[in-house]
Amino acid sequence: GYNHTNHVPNNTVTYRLRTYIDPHTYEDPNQAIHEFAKEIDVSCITIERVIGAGEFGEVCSGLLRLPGKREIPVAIKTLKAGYTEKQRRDFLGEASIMGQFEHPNIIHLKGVITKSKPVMIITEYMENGSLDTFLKKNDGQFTVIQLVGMLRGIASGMRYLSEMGYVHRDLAARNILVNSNLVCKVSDFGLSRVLEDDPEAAYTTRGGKIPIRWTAPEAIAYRKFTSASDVWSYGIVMWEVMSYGERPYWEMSNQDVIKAVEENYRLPGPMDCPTALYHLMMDCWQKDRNSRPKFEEIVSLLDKLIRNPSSLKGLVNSSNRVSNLLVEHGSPEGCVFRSVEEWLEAIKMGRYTELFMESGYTSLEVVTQMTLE
Ligand code: ACK
Repeated sequence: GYNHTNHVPNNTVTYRLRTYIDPHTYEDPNQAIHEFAKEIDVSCITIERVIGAGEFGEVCSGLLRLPGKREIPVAIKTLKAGYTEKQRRDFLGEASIMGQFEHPNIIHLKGVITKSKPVMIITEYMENGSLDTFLKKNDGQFTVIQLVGMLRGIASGMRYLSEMGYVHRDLAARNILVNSNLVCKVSDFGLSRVLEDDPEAAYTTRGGKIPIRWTAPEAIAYRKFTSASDVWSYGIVMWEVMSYGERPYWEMSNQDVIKAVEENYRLPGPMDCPTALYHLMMDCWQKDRNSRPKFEEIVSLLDKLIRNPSSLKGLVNSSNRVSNLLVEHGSPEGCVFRSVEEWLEAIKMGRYTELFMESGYTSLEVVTQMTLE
């Protein structure tokens, strides 16, 4: 249908989100900060304790009491004394970015303190800290649905950022924060700043500083950072979550990771990872960035899986391990073996006989069927 008054098809009116504005486009960075962040009076803040260290200074927990509002727990990032003008600009740059976002899966900026020293950035408090540490501390403690719920939240936050036209460039479990309800929120915003601070980021031969293990090949090779390269990183975050904070590519060197990915090797499915999730990660790691799913599609797929939990029943470590053996040793089809046990013995995998039986691979026909699939 058309709206005859102005000839705009009225069924195609969409509510476009305001797009993100790079604070560096402001000539005066102080103008940017006051456009996007509220100035908080220092008397509203009570600092409780130091919870970590950032590049610019300590990170503390504390309380914020705004006039006429109840007291809420907050995180307080401080800029330590003796900073340069550039450091102040980069420090507050993060607040200018964060202040433009409003989403349940993006860390929420309460405001900044710039009129007294030390300069501070006040955000919501996330009781469980960063996701990588949190998962390592709670190894094996969550249901698959809980893990998928965390991943759904991260994907939803990333969908919002991509709609806003913001490319994160450093999406990794260490840059996700978790609250007491297990809600995950994307944090660590900045431009060059974020990568300069990230201890995982390494200099490439072309001088860029990049967290290699999390970064899409085109971004490593020629700095093509897009929402599609964020999707690649999201796939790595999925792998980190499903393996409870394991280090991607373990102790391989950055150079070996780049080479392996270039040669089309990919991370194997984590232990007990639902096959549906492993397929999604593998999709995020397609060489052709246009073939990767969009965050929108990732959110819908995860929603579907959550609504239909039986779709998460097939696990990587039964089916995938068998298929790996088949790739390495060839299918037992038409061979001389009379049982799965005999075949496994012949390829020196006899110790897996019990596992095969438990997983339903009781006959050679069933194993052969695997190959066909
Ligand atoms: O893993 P963590 O406890 O979670 O250690 C780091 C540390 O500060 C340095 O970044 C923690 N942190 C950062 N922002 C917040 C926040 N908004 N709420 C709670 N902890 C935070 C982070």
